[in-house]
Amino acid sequence: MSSLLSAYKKMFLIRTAEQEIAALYIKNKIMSFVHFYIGQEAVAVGVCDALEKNDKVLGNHRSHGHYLAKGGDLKKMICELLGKENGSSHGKGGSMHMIDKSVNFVGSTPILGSVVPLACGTAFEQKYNKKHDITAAFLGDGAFEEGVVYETLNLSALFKLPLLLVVENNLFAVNSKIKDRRSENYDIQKIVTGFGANYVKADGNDYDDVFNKAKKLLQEVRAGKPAVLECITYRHMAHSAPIFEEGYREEDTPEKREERDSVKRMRRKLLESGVSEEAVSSIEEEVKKTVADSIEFALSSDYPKKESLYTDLYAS
Ligand SMILES: Cc1ncc(C[n+]2csc(CCOP(=O)(O)OP(=O)(O)O)c2C)c(N)n1
Repeated sequence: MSSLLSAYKKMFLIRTAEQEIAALYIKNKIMSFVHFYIGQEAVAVGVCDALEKNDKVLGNHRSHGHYLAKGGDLKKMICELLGKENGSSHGKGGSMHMIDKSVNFVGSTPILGSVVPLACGTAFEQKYNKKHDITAAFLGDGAFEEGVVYETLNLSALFKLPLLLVVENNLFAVNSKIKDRRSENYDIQKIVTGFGANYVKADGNDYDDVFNKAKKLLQEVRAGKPAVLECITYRHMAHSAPIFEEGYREEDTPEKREERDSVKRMRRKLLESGVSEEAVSSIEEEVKKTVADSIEFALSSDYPKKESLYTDLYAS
């Protein structure tokens, strides 16, 4: 399978899985808050495709896409959302606390910005032990305003840590717009480069742009120059509910989202590059079946037993 087709398959998997998760959410099957990633797929897949297998990834409250893009198991993820024993955190973490060391997904944490110093810690370990690996952490534009991010940028540049911060700028933090949160002089590029890290902006709705820029940036990250990759994108759904509410969004209209939709854009690109409609459709059918099977597996899985209530709470 070509690398573009394989990237499309991952993006389509994330999209389809989330659509089905939305349906489960409406049926009250989900045990935790869910923040939908629909619209942002090109960021997770573009960045994770540019990473090596041993590189580490950390995420935030909106991390289904990051986990799946890093090679996470869909069955384990859906079980986790349903609070089942077979979940990636044995059903005790839910959507916002996924962790899966088998694919170097170190974890996701919902306290805004908290993922950044944690990622700094894993990057420090990688450098200290002279590994060739790097750490990538995903955070939103709102989280980027937390003080700990600036402390971490300073420390990472000082210690020359292999750390990539991927800022997914979907224009909103819940329903608060960037222009209501930052002074007109706020300049993310100046801030990041002022600390001594690299900064690159990408079109977060375009897989190729994200992948190519991440790939290039990672060469320097691997050599010890931390970086921020800011990806401009849209989240299609409301902050944490499976609805497409529009009340507060002016610069991010349904028409714009539709026109710049990363998954549809990638599909068009594939067809233009000569891949047949049959080949694309057959991949889509395969993905839909995988998602349906995973949901069936999760629904029929057991909840954790009472005896395991106090296990997995502390590191052993
Ligand atoms: C320290 C902290 N403050 C507030 C919240 C509540 N909260 C959860 S998500 C969110 C908005 C996050 O916006 P952004 O970082 O841009 O990510 P997005 O949701 O847009 O992906 C807020 C305020 C939180 N989780 N942590």
